[in-house]
Amino acid sequence: MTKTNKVALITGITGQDGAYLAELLLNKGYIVHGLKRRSSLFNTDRIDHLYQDPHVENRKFVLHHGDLTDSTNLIRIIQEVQPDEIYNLAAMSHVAVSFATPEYTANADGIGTLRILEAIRILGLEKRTKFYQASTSELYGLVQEIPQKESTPFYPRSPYAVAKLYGYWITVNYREAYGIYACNGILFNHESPIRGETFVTRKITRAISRIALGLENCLYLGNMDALRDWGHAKDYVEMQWLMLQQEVPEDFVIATGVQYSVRQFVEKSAQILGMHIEFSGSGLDEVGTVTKVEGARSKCKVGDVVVRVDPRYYRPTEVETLLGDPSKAKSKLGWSPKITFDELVTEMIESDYLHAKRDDLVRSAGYQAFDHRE
Ligand code: NDP
Ligand code: GDR
Repeated sequence: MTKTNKVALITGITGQDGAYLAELLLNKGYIVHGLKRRSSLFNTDRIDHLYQDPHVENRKFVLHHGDLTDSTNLIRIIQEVQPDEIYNLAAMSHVAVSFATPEYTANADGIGTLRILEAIRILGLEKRTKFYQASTSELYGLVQEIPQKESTPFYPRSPYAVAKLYGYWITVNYREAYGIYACNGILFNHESPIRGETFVTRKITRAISRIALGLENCLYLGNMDALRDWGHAKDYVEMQWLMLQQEVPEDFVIATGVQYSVRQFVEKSAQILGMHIEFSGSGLDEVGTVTKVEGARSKCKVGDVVVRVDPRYYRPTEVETLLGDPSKAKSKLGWSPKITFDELVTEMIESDYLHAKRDDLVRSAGYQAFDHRE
């Protein structure tokens, strides 16, 4: 007897989590369909290793053009795919950018979630298709309780978080109103070597690697006091899958339970490359100076100022501190994160250092690229 493969549809498959989740589900024998946006340049870097030629029969990995702002497109794709599981990971996911594009963010992140849930209902898939919503610790915003757990009240502090608040509650409502197996994963920050370059962790590991090799002089940051509970994306996508494998749909906080500041993230990143950075001054005048260099991986000298504050990275309303309590996930799902903070930062730095070395080699071998962004 042949066992039929489960079918999953992932929105946001070209993003960090989408790439890790697609890999995880393919390894579990799923047929994976992904929603990808049309773009004027290739945008599939993170999933190119999973690509299967469309001329091959019985593909296990299939991409569809689509957008969370387009209902008819979503209905058609869900009708065609008939998924057992939908993972809604697509979003305008940058908190700072959401202040610049609030209406679009509400449309994609808030109403986009509704569009998928309505598609499930319109197509009569309430009893067949399980739904995962990528909710976020940003819902806690101005925190009402430390650490934050499933019952902690929300207080969103950005257009992104407000849009995600709608996504959270519409998921709960469709579960209660129509009996859809729908869950919210309230995920705290999770990072990896394929994290988008403008989120603070990747911005730091990329810049510190380039500074170590003399490709850049200084890293400009905003609020260095911000505290985050940072985990590894690989650990977190496993939880996304686990949440859809239960008898009863429930919402879960996913976090490590450990918190660090942006400043500490910088210090750790530099240390891995043999650089000790000390911070002095405060507010806009705070700087990070190299106080010791060990080993041969950094070309920096003692006294070099390599970190400065730039207020352009401040947000109109900030989320100062986030710390999750993952007890429910631990006890009900048997989950705990495997990758530590030190391992996460090391993996990110090693990967970005390799990229920087390649750029350095290209530069020193004489090839002069013309970069319009400089
Ligand atoms: P990324 O920013 O890396 O990926 C977002 C994905 O969504 C990309 O594939 C992007 O496509 C796609 N996308 C954006 N807008 C649309 C749209 N209108 N229609 C269709 N697709 C769209 O995010 P992550 O992988 O880090 O996060 C995954 C989800 O989890 C997001 O919803 C995020 O808000 C949420 N989240 C993330 C956390 C984290 O720490 N990483 C923590 C908590 C929640 P393209 O590649 O074309 O830009
Ligand atoms: P966040 O992540 O807003 O928590 O949202 P981000 O890495 O952007 O910021 C974390 C903290 O660092 C401070 N910060 C800076 N941030 C950026 N991006 N750039 C800087 O130069 C900088 N300097 C300081 C920020 O102010 C903030 O306090 C991420 C996203 O993945 C969301 O989609 C997700 O929902 C949440 O995590 C949980």
